[in-house]
Amino acid sequence: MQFPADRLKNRALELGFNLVGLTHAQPSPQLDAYLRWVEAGMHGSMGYLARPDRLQRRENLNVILPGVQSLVMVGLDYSTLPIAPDILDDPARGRVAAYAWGLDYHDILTPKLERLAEWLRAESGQSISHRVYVDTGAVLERSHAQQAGMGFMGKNTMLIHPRRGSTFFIGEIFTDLEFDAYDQPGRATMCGNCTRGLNACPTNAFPHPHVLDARRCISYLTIEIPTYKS
Ligand code: B12
Repeated sequence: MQFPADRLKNRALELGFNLVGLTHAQPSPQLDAYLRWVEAGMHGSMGYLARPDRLQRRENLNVILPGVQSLVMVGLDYSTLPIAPDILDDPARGRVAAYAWGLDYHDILTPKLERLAEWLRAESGQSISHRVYVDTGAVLERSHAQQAGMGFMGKNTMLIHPRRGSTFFIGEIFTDLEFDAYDQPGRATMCGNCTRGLNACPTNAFPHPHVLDARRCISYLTIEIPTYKS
């Protein structure tokens, strides 16, 4: 049975997701770029990104879910109101990245995705297999979301939706269910000659467009380095 893609998408929007796309369960076409990045050591101390058993999962999605046919990719917005200049310029205040202003996004997206998967199981009338991931899986989420038509790859490595921008989280359902329609991939990139996303980085963390050296990234330095965690 091929499940109607439109019905799935309507349900995802009802559950509060802002973006939803469907793609065939195939390895990322950018896997080579990922392997080069790890080879160059740009993952720093995030050893889980280089584990051979985890690389195998990125290369063959069947290792994650045997018989997987489809990836249901979703996006949830986290855009915030602009901060007034007097607050931004106040030297007595620190800055917290917009993605961390609200509740932990893993706790928001994961149950919503499980609800969507349960709904799919009930509506399809089949004993489908599925796995839900938000961030923590060995899954190249931005690339699969781009394949599912949710945006293009920015030079700053963010997945950017042409109208909504990049401030959305990504999550996905791996399933052995097939759908009656899949999305066309987004354009690989739409940055053209623009380098604003690169120039804005205060620590020069982009050695090349589309490549972030995590070891220079403020996000990495504040959340991933153990000495900062104590
Ligand atoms: C490790 C990680 C980090 C690391 C490293 C980030 C990085 N750029 O690699 C650190 C801690 C620095 C980090 C920071 C942030 N992260 Co993070 N992170 C991840 C994680 C777990 C893995 C990313 C990964 O595999 N990186 C390796 C690189 C090589 O892969 P990539 O980023 O997908 O890059 C692709 C492109 O560069 C492309 N590419 C390479 N060359 C070329 C050339 C061309 C021409 C083109 C078109 C493409 C292209 O191929 C790569 C492989 O797909 C994902 C979740 C997941 N499971 O995917 C979240 C994730 C990417 N992070 C996310 C977020 C929100 C952030 C932050 C904004 C949080 C913040 N502090 O504000 C910052 C953004 C920094 C940035 N510019 O990336 C979101 C991104 C959502 C989106 N719309 O893109 C994700 C998807 C989590 C989620 N589920 O929502 N993150």
